[in-house]
Amino acid sequence: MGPTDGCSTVTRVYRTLIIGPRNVGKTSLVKRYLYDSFDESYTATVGVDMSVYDLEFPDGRVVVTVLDLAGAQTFQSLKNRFYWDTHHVIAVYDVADRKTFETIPDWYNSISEGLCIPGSLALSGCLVANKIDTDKEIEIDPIEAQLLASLLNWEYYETSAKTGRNVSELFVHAAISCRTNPLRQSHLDNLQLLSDFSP
Ligand SMILES: Nc1nc2c(ncn2[C@@H]2O[C@H](COP(=O)(O)OP(=O)(O)O)[C@@H](O)[C@H]2O)c(=O)[nH]1
Ligand SMILES: [Mg+2]
Repeated sequence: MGPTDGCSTVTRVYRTLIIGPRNVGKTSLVKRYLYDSFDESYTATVGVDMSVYDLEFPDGRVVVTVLDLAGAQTFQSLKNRFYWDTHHVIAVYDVADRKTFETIPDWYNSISEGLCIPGSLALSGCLVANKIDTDKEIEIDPIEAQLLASLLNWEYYETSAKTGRNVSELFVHAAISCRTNPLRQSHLDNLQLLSDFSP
């Protein structure tokens, strides 16, 4: 198979982080997307959970590794090791729990620092209002959430891991964002610069 025969021969590998406090539905969103299943009971993720999915695009296959960093702050040092080489971030909060929404800027700052993003580039990501199916009172106005998303230059999604609403859209968007992420390009440019200067 040659590059001109119309078959996809390129595989690119990217990394997406799914972040947010515990109990907002991070693990459930990944499970819904990968296995189309949902579990009402709560099992806290310990440490880091890794999952992989892939999508075919006309010019090649994209493999996305999703790292679910447990919400607990106690794993901060572990998390910093995983921030490196991230192409996209999925930041999740629970629509019926305002405290979870208020943690998002801290997550954003901690990841931006961990990634050492050059000033001119933004962290690619999306803000996810999960549990949109809830029968509890919704504590965050979508307009407020959209405002935060637009300040970060992120997409905003309202999802339900329980019903599946917008879950595929979210993960397909993550794969597309990874492919077009300028950070990836800047890493590649830096590697090229290094190899240009090596003997
Ligand atoms: N109603 C509802 N419950 C959800 C949804 N997503 C997750 N949950 C529940 O919320 C709890 C925490 O989910 P989990 O995915 O483990 O959260 P994580 O700690 O962020 O990974 C579990 O009891 C899930 O069943 C959702 O979209 N709707
Ligand atoms: Mg979890």
